[in-house]
Amino acid sequence: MRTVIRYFFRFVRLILTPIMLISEKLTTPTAITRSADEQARVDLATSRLALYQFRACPFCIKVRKEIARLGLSIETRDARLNAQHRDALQTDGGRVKVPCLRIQHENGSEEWLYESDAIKSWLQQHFDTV
Ligand SMILES: N[C@@H](CCC(=O)N[C@@H](CS)C(=O)NCC(=O)O)C(=O)O
Repeated sequence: MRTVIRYFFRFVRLILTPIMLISEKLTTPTAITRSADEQARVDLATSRLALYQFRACPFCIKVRKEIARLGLSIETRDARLNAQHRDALQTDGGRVKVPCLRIQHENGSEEWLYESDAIKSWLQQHFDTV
């Protein structure tokens, strides 16, 4: 019975994943524009960020769309397919839940920010008016 349920959910995911990804593509907003200097400053700041995520997670899609709107270049790390990223999220972040933004502060300290709304707010605070 458990195998049947597992395959059922696998099947549902197989159907839903492409639909979600196409919908993400169609509804991703265009990026705000910045001067070359401002964009370079933003790019430097975002090089210290990484988004732990699953490809077809609706909360991750919400964050990815905000990242696109803000014109940010943030490395995405798949915590489902990549065991190393999954382990890092578990060990250093505290739990395997996505999305999670890893923030490397200038003083070298690390912050693992969970919750899509909190991540969106943090990104807006730091990059929406730059
Ligand atoms: N309230 C959270 C929900 C995130 C969530 O439920 N993520 C799912 C994937 S879509 C997850 O990581 N589940 C694993 C778990 O909760 O342990 C948010 O807005 O980020």
